[in-house]
Amino acid sequence: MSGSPPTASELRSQALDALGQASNQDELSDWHRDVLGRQGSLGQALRNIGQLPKEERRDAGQALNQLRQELETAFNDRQDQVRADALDARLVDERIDVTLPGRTQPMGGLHPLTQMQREALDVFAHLGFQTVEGPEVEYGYYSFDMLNIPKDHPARDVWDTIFIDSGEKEITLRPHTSPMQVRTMLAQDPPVRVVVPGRCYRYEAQDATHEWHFQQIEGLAVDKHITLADLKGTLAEFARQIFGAARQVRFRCDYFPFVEPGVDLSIDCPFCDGSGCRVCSNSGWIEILGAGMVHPNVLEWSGYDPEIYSGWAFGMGIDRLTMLRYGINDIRSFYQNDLRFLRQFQRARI
Ligand code: FA5
Repeated sequence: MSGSPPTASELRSQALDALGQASNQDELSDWHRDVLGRQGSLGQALRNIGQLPKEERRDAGQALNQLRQELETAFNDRQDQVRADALDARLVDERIDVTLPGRTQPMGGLHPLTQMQREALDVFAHLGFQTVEGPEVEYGYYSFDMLNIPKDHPARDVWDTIFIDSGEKEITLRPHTSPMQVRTMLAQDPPVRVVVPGRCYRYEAQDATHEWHFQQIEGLAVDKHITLADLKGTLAEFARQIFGAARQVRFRCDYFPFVEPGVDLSIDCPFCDGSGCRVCSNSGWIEILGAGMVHPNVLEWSGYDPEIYSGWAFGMGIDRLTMLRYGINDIRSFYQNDLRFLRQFQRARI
């Protein structure tokens, strides 16, 4: 190697060679620093011009400045090229095959009790009933007292009630939806036609048709000249729409302190066609609701004049209704969250 500084053309070929080797952003930055930077080879060559004979300096300076411009341009081009190559490489790396079939997401569905509840409410909506809701944690005052069941009345035992230890005021997990009869009448003037869906709780032994929590729909119709015939007509029509004309419906006298007279409605057992089995306790019938004409005391305490207004109410078990509708022989299936059971009802989406 001679001791003389490199010429512009030597610098040029060295720099372009090195630039051609730079294949990523780091190497490009190094190249820029080593060639075009303050301490780089081009800067060094410019500083060396002073050592040349005077007459050569101008041409040498011009040549080096031209070279700087050429190298700047070459650098920018190379940088664009390196970026484009990197992008191409990423596109190959991260390629998505859009032709692959998608993965199906597991879809939830409505619980059979929710489906049944909505279907029942829909039937009542078409019969002119409005849906309202009430509290699940309810004062004993509405669960019992206002329903003509004073404290120490033996009928309270019928509703094996779960009480909340709350001090002065008696508070229950409502054992039925009937408190909403009173709340509705206190809140609005007649005429009234409402249905009230909701959960109920009882301290009760569980078996094929009894759960400690279950769902009811309360119905209430109050107006002038309402009779028991309207109640029978409404419930018979409801049963026809839900179960079809073939199922038998049976009304019997029953006792509830807040109605007079009281009835219950049963459907002939679909599991044994009325001949008697475990599900219907060998009676051939499954009771789905209690009902009756609203007791004059309840009307009066709720602010309605029993001399002018009359009405009826019913309380229907949605769990039992769903069992009958789909042929489910154990009420506990609804609350065990067994997906094999629940998936059978998955047709309805939320
Ligand atoms: C009542 O709860 C009254 N409030 C119904 C009523 C309303 C009568 C308005 C008159 C006027 P009962 O305890 O019979 O009555 O319950 C009504 C329905 O709820 C029953 O027919 C049954 O379908 C359902 N039911 C009651 N207890 C349970 C239980 N432990 N598990 C599942 N369903 C039940």
